[in-house]
Amino acid sequence: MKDKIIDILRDSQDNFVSGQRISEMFNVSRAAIWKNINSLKEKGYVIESVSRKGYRLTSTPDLLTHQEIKRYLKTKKIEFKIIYYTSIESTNIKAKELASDGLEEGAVIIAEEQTSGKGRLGRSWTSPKSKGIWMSLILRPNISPLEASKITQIAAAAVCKSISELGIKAYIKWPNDIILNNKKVCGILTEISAELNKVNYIVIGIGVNANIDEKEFPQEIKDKATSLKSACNKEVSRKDLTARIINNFEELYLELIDDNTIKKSIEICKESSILLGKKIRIIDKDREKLATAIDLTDEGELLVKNENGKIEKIISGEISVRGLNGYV
Ligand code: BT5
Repeated sequence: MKDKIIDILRDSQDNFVSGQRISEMFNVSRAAIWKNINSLKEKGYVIESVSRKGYRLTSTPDLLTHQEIKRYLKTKKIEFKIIYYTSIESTNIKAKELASDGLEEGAVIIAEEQTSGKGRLGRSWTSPKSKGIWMSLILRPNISPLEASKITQIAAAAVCKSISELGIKAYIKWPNDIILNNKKVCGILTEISAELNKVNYIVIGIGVNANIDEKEFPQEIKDKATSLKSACNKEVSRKDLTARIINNFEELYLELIDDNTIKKSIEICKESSILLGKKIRIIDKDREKLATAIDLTDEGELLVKNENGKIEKIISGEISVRGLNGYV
């Protein structure tokens, strides 16, 4: 009922809607409407109430609920449905649970806060309350499990494009980091459940530091983490950016599903790459080697020239850029 009340107030724009009218629409008492209005106010909706006139919505909070994000979604084929939590261990863990229970492609798990956000290889991801976008998409593409890393490239391209739409130039550090001012502003975690030839589901976790102040980062990541707010000196609308990421993701993902290519994503990844042309260090398991990053393949692998001039394809791994602050 609360969501519907918001829809009614939003649809009436600057006009008041009487408590009587709303109560008749729901067939409940005016006191019940008043109670719901109060609980919406507690969530951050600013609703004016004037006797004999009724209620008027004057501003909405930057919450990542379906109710708030749906107005910005322009997706064409996939129904992205947001499942919202105020606090959760990890949206990737939740998404995997729900996907195992059969939840459909397009479900997006979003939390205001993660108490145990995950990075790759068991690392942790700092996810303070209402300061970032912590979300996981459930996908069920009909692709080979070997192609799963393409989804990481699609997500990186979608995030980078969405940030650029806010007028901020971000860079992609292959395979899963988005970089601003040489520091990490977003990380992507792709997890897969598959049989030999068939993907059951892919969960793509995206964490964007939107409105975190630099001083709020824990000591151990202070030198290598940044936020969009730090870059542009003002808060960004998380709900607008979340929808942009989903909209751009759908467009790029459908290229893979419909045309079996990720050309558009690779174009963005190349154009925004922070690695290409640079000397890099590749850390694979416990081994390290030096090379020069030279290109991305159409499949999203990194092409490098190693120290003895041999060209190699890197499928996954940890890359650090020589001389880049925080990554050396
Ligand atoms: C990643 O791992 O970059 C993947 C991060 C994915 C986070 C999202 S949030 C929604 C979804 N649910 C989850 O539980 N996870 C996903 P990796 O490349 O391994 O980088 C992890 C490293 O980044 C850590 O070891 C820290 O050094 C650093 N780090 C942690 N939190 C950070 C933050 N908020 N901003 C920048 N760097 C951070």
